[in-house]
Amino acid sequence: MVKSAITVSLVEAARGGPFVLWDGLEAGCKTAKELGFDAIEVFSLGPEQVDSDELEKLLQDHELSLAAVGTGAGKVKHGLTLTSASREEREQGKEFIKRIIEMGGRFGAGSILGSMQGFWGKDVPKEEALKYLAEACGELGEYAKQFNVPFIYEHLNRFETNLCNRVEESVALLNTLGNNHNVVILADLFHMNIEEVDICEAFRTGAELIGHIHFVDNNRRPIGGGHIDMVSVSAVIKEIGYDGYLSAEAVPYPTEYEAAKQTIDSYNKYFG
Ligand code: LER
Ligand code: MN
Repeated sequence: MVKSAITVSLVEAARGGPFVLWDGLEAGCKTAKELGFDAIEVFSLGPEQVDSDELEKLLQDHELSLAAVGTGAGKVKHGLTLTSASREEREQGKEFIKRIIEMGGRFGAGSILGSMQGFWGKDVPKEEALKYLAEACGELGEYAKQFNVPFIYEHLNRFETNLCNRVEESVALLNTLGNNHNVVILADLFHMNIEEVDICEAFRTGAELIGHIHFVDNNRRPIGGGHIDMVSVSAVIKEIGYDGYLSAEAVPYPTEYEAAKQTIDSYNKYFG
């Protein structure tokens, strides 16, 4: 069974970014519970910003799960990527992510690698960067096993990375890790709308590996606020037997509350 989730950002510096709720964990849990979401997805500056005991209580009190946690602050705040030319920075990047894996792991939530994957360029050629990326995913997937959570790799559109932009590229990357790697693919409908030839075919290509979905329209408004064909997309998500989260990573348009409400209404319409 699919489950619904909504993003809560604790990172002021990311204002304007595609996260729905911005008023802290308590207010985020309250809105999520009131609207009937199953879970929240948290974007934080790092483990030190989240009081895990407080989070546990909030999740319990509001009968919510933690769907996933983001790692993007490793780049936004510390300038770290897993494909840096500097070995030291790559190692620091992995250590930062391991602390986030521990934080989410306590709640059964996987950590998402998005912007910390970085870019290839003149200092690090494409082949080498992809090798660093695959090695890091393998190591972090292995690390996440102790918590029984996957490590979640999210390819992004061309303006945010030049490593993997499409599902088939992520599948190829993860296939280099053998078949016991504990890394899943995050399919974000916003990125897919930019990069895929056919979104439904991409879901079929990634059927075995897609473990998380960012549920958002083509323009990053909540589902229903753009032109993604959700009749077809919801049909293929069911066809491939996907049973993870559909997590709203959308801009708070026109307001946080209305974006959350529109998301859950769309979720119920297509998956209820
Ligand atoms: C960034 O565009 C994005 O989609 C995030 O989920 C990355 O972590
Ligand atoms: Mn995303």
